[in-house]
Parts: sequence; structure tokens; C-alpha cells
Amino acid sequence: MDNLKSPIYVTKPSLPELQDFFPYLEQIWKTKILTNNGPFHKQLEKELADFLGVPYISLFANGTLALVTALQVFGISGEVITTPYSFVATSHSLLWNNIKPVFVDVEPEFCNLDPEKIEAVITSNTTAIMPVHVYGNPCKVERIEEIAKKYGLKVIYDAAHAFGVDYKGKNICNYGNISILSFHATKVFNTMEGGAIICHKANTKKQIDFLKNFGFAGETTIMACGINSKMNEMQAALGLLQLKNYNTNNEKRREIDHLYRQNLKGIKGISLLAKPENTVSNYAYFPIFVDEKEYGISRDALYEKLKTKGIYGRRYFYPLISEFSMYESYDSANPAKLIHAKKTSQEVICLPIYPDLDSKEVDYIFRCISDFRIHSSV
Ligand code: T4K
Repeated sequence: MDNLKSPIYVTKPSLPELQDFFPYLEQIWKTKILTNNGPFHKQLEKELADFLGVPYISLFANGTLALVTALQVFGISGEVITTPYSFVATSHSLLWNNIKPVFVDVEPEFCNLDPEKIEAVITSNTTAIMPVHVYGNPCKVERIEEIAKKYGLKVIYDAAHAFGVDYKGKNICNYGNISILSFHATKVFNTMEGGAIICHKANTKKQIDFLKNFGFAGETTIMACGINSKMNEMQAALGLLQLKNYNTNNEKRREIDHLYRQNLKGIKGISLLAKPENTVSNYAYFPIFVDEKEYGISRDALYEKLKTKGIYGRRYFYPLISEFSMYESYDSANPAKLIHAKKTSQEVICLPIYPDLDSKEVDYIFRCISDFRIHSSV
């Protein structure tokens, strides 16, 4: 490995100073309140709602369980239109609810569900649309809302990548009927594991809170077959500290995004996503797309070569969800109908981006990508 002390992974979780966490732990040890809507949990729900500018937030043990519950609270069933270009948790949440995923292609600009392809697959069994704000870039929310209204469908946004993203002056989670966030270690705001549902009405939050606590609606009443997906007090306490550092970390990510854009734009065969308009970004991911003909070697060859230099990008999202064996037999998994998703999935590498990544490391990554192009056969 040239010039590198340790490998560079796609991300490195941010953590607060350890000594700042001790007082929170002391309080947990003193009060013995470990979980079940404790004081840190309540405080984090309030602080996050204020920070993000959203009406109601319910914390979860992780984003996947938040997705599963978001579908349950609206009684979604039958078929749900979704994207194959996502992490598999998106579609798994449908299967966990006995719902059939119907895959629709993505638009090439931001790799999000293409609204113009939705109407063609709506049937009498369709109850909802589940788009994903991939890499934190907003979906075409206005068009999706228009279609949903026309057909009486719910819109459940998988906003796992979109913590802190604003679109047209408001938090992206204010769009649609409900949104979920992930606070996994690899996300821009992490509670080690964690997640949340954002909704618009007090009564919806109440139902969600029942569902994440086995369905208990009081000591002796069960309202539905809920699950245990509560966030515990250690996670919530960590979240309170992480929130204080979010803006500083976001600024560091913005600088890295800027550096990458400046450096990489001149490399033939490497393309980047545009900066989304009317958006306050969270710079969660930095995807590049490799055109084999122009760049000279394939995406996979570049991915492997980068590893030999200690750079561990990730092919988010390859393979497509629709290509996993448990999904490939669905009609909508037909690759002929998922042209853009397939192409994107074959060309993408997400480069490392995290607050501690310094400009020398960014430069090193850029030089490697540039050198591999020069030494290619074209
Ligand atoms: N919807 C969408 C659109 C999602 O992307 C996700 C999750 C979900 C829903 C579900 O949310 P959660 O239930 O996870 O809250 C990761 C994450 O596990 C997953 O949360 C995430 N999306 C997905 C896109 O990526 P892997 O398998 O790539 O992660 P892993 O463990 O290989 O980590 C990547 C790199 O990060 C490592 O090479 C090193 C670094 N790392 C990772 C962890 C976990 C650390 O330095 N420390 C760590 O603790 O899936």
C-alpha cells in the first residue's frame, strides 16, 4: 500500500468524545432506566423533531424495523411499487408484511424511482409506493404525490440515507405519508444501530409507539401484532451527543464532496451525480460511475485495483434487489424493464466519505483513480 498507514473504508463512523458519554452512562446506571421510553429516549425524540423540523418522530432499534412498522401502521397490503436500486432492507420490509414488491426502473439523473414508470404498473392490488431517496438525493416528490393522489395510494419514503436533507425549504421527511430514517453506524447520524419513523399526526405516532412495543395500548390491551423494536437508553443518549456534532461533521463532508468534484470531473470515463437543486444535502455518499469504454477498465476492475491500494469503496447498489435469487422470479424483476437501474448498478462505486477523511487521503484516492485510467489499455 503506497503512502497509507491504514486502509480507507467507505465510511468511518463519527463518535463523540468518550468522556462526554460518561455522564449519560452514570445517569443510566443510577436510575436503572435502560429502555421503554426512558428520559433520554423522550429527549432525543423532542430534540430530533426540533432539529429536523418534522412534526412527530418515533425512535426505533434500527431502520429496517422502522420500515416494517411504517407499512403496518397504514395497513398496507397487496402490492407496493418500489425501486430495485436500494439496500435489500427496502424490499425485505415488504416481504415481512406479506406484500408483493413491484419493481420499477430508476431515473438516470439521481438513481431514484422514476415516477413516469409508476402508472403503468398500478393494479387493483396496489396500495402504496415506497420510493428511496438514494444517497440522500430527493426523489421527484411532487410528481410522486400527484400520482399517489390520483390513485389513492399511500407514499412511504425510505429516507434511510436522507438524515438532515432539506428540499425546497423543508425537511425531506415532511413529504409523503410517512418516512423512515436509519441511524446505523454507517450513516451520517448514528446511534450505533437505530432508526426512526417520521409522521404527520399525533394519532399515527401513538399507533407506531404501540406497534414498536408488542402492540401494547395500555397495560392490558393489545391493538395489533406489534413487535419489539424500541431504541434503548444508551442509543438515545449517544444520539443526543451525536446531534451536537452533526453540523460540524456535515461541513467536513461538504468539503470532501467539493474536493472530489473538483478533482474527478476531468477524468474521462468517470461521471458523477449532479448536485440536486433546491436541496440542503447531507453528503452521505459519493458515488462515481465508470464507463468501461471511456475509462479503459471495468467498474469491477477499478474496484479491485483500488482495494490493492487500500481503498475500500462499495458497490452500493450491486446487485440490484431484483437480482437476488429470492426476488428474481417476480415479473417486475425482468431486467429488460429495469434498464437504468441495471446500468447504474454495473457502473457504480461509492468512494469513501466521512468527516475524518483528510484532503491528503482524498487526493490519494483521486490520484489512484486517475492513474488507473492512464495505465489502462485505451
Ligand atoms: N433502507 C436503505 C435504503 C438502507 O440503505 C438501509 C441500510 C436500510 C433501509 C436499513 O437500515 P438499518 O436497518 O441498517 O438501520 C451497510 C449497513 O449495514 C446498512 O445499514 C446500510 N443501509 C447499507 C447501505 O450499508 P454494509 O454491509 O455495506 O456495511 P459494512 O458493515 O460492510 O460497513 C461498511 C464499512 O463501514 C466497513 O467496511 C467499515 C465501516 N464500518 C462499518 C461498521 C458497521 C465501521 O468502521 N464501523 C462499523 O461499526 O451495509
